[in-house]
Amino acid sequence: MCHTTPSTRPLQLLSLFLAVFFLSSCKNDAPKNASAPPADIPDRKWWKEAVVYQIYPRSFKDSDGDGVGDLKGITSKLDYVKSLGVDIIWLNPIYGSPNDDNGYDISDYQGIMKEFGTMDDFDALLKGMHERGLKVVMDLVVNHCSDEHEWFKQARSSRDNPYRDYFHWWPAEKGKPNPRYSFFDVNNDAWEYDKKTDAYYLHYFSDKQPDLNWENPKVREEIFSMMRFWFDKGVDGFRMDVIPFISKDTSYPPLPVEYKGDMVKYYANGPHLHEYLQAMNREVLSKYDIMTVAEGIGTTTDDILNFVDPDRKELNMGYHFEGVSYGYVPGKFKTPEPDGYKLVGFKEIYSRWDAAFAEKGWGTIYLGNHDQPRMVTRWGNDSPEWRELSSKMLTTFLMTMRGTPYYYYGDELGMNNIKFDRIEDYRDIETLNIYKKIQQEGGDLNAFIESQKNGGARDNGRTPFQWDATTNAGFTTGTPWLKVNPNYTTVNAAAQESDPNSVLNYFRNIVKLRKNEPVLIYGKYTLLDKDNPDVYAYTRELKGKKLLILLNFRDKPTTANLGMDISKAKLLIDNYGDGPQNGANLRPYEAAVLEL
Ligand code: ISL
Repeated sequence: MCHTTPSTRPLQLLSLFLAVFFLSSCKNDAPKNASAPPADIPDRKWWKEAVVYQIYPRSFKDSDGDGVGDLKGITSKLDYVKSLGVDIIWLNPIYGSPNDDNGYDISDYQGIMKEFGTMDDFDALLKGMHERGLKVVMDLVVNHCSDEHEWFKQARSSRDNPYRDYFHWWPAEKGKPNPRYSFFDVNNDAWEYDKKTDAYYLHYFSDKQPDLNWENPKVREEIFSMMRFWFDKGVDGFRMDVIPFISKDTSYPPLPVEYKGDMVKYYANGPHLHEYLQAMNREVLSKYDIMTVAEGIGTTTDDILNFVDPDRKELNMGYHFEGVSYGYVPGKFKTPEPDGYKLVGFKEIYSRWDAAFAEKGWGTIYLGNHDQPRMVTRWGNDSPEWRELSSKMLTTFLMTMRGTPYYYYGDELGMNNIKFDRIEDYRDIETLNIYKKIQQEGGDLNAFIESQKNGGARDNGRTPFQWDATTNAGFTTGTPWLKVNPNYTTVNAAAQESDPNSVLNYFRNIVKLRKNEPVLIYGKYTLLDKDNPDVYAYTRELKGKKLLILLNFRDKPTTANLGMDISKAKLLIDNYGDGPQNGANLRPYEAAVLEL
């Protein structure tokens, strides 16, 4: 095997030159200045070639000592973000909100949450990003708003208020409406009785998140105009929260007999969904050089192209839930299988999703976000022995698959689940409600707390960013809104900055590799050694260039059965530093990218 390191790689300058040429020749599909992409790679787009970095603003950096991250905090760290080599920042909601669900309950779509700062702070942040060549994608939360939004205050004030039809109501004289499921209601009841007008309103999430009535054209126009407001300011795209839920059968028929509580399957993709998305595209999205990504709750490989087939003119990308929902104990809230997940099934999911976009459309790839546990805890191994190697291995997976990678803040340090022992430490409405429900039903509360240590309690992924070894990891001078993971004294950005072998610097190197190698972006994906229970191996191929990716998902040595000789392959990057020894024999959590 021919080993090269990033600093001595002989072809580095050439590939850098090619990459600059490649990137500068890449044009987007903006209506203005549009030009045909180079003939040899069809349908190139900037958002396909980008790496997205997700910032949870509440937990990134606090500038004023109130314990809550804010916009000025993010602005102060833009050089760090830029140094990662990423292109796009996705910000979780920063709009006016009473924070029942950390900003996913919006009371002012064109204002900024007080704890996060002001519109001037936002403008400065946007300027700072654009000056550095970073784009910003905002969260668009329009299935529901806050019950403290003026629209809802008006709507609930009387049955004949002009805003009444902005929401879904069921008059009590018609009896109780047919059941609908709510994620964040202790009894999972999506109908809340409102005394003043003697009617029920619908909320798929908490009772402080009433669902907006998209069937009302005025609602659609309000939302489209709000989107124009942000695009005119210069934002570069939207991540669309639970967008498959926006259209509903407003007759609210009984659920079919086959319904077994699988709410997402029955509630997503309502009757007018695609009509609304096409209108949104026609009236707003197509007028700007921006990107869109659906939070594709309920989407499958059979219907995802309905959202992202460019010919349909709806959205650009979607992210699916099959991957992150895999390997949980059925019926137990986000509790990982005791023996761990099966890699063969994991590979099948990601391979099937890759195939969904083989002809058209474009996918995404992610292993963590603000609704998920930390990537290394869930998919790798967060014990001190393996945390770094398995973090790097998972990062290698994310950066070598086809589809735009969405990388979650802190994963570049190998941050892991905080594993709270007490319910009092949790802040998330979801966990607190599930706990209450188990309590009401006389269930086993300790078992629940235990299950969430390695499991999916969302606060595991929301703890403050670990900047350095000073108090509160340098996140705040005050009391953090959510506890900082105590391992910050060793796991932090400052400590990793100067270590060439750190998880952080590995991330930077592999981002560089992805951006220098068009094959990692556009190349055909082929799964190898499909039934190997320990190794994920695949090739990426583009115009005569072929890369091999080898990932050992286990804490023991193992071998990939590739059916090919890789002794002459050139090592591009690996997490041990010296590449696989003796062919395809891999050390624990070894990850390598080789050129064949
Ligand atoms: O987080 C979940 C399970 O633990 C998901 O079911 C989540 O509710 C679903 O993915 C929708 O998520 C989005 O909308 C929610 C918000 O709480 C999430 O943070 C957001 O990503 C309601 O707006």
